[in-house]
Amino acid sequence: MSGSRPGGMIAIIASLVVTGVVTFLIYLAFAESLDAVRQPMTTFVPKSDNAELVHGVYKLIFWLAGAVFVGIMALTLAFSLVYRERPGREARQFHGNSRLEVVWTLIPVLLVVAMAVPTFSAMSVLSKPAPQGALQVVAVGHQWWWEFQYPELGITTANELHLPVNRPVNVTLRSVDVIHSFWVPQLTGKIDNVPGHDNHLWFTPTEARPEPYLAQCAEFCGLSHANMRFRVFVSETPAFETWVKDAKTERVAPSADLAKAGEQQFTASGCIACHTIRGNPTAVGKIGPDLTHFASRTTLASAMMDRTPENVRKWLHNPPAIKPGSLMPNLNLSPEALDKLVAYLDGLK
Ligand code: HEC
Ligand SMILES: [Cu+2]
Repeated sequence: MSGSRPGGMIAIIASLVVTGVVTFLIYLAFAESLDAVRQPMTTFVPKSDNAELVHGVYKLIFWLAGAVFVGIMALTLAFSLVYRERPGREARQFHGNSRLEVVWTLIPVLLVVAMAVPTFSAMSVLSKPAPQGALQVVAVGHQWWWEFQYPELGITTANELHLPVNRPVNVTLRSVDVIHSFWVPQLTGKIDNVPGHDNHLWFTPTEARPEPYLAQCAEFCGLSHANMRFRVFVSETPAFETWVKDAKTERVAPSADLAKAGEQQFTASGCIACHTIRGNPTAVGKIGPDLTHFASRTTLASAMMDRTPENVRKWLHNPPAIKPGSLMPNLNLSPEALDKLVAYLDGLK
């Protein structure tokens, strides 16, 4: 007895310390995820009605699973202490107790029901059509960037989706090549963009803020899948309407000489074959992003870089060097051609 007791105590203390350290680490991981500014891809801080709904189901399952875990660990510890073998007493075992077996069958059944009911009810809300009056958006996946169309407004843009706060948005998901997946962690769960088949999702953003909601393609789609990011800007209705007004306007012919030369270069270098600039009758290409209001975007190449003149230049110099596999080829542009094109693109407000 004298030999086994201190060893047992040490084992108990050691397991308590390990449990404490693990709990603390889990807490740290959560605290980090809850910081939506430093962890902008968190799902723990939902900012839309439907993301909140999904998060509610998640929380319920988390706490139920947590209770099961803690309960079972506590019982295991208690039983191994109370019924352990001691000098002069054998470890106690027993077999066959119908009442006990019914209880430990019923408890999991109840737990599964408690999780299934809210899960199916949330799923039925998510699969309903979007509410009347929802803003219509078509999100088209391309290798490796996003096209966003607002069919009712006649707007097409790329990689930056603008939405008004507190108005449902109905997103039609399409793809022109392979399967992609639309995922904005704080606003909506993932749904695939499948070629030849329209999918839908809807949500109502509930918080306007200056920082964008960061988003990412969530289905492996080839070489630059990891570089297929996008941003969602949620603003108050008047600010959104101002954006719509600007986005609907056609290109204004450049006035500065360098930018004018850039517009000619844009045609001469064949950019017009792949890019649309509304109001420039020759630029009607559909392979790459619509550049009509390129200079009002904050990033380029699906949020790989900030849209600064230096970065635009780097991009035009050799796109596949920046984005592996990029379908915009290296056009071997001269430094002078780059100067002109950068000046032109910078004026596409
Ligand atoms: C063969 C088609 C093709 C040609 C020609 C082409 N591009 Fe592109 N361009 C693309 C594609 C595709 C993308 C999207 C790349 C990505 O993000 O993966 C793109 C992206 C861009 C972007 C970034 C847009 C954004 O919002 O992220 C700019 C700017 C651009 N192209 C300018 C040009 C200019 C200027 C020329 C002519 C010198 C040109 N492109 C020629 C296909 C083309
Ligand atoms: Cu992808």
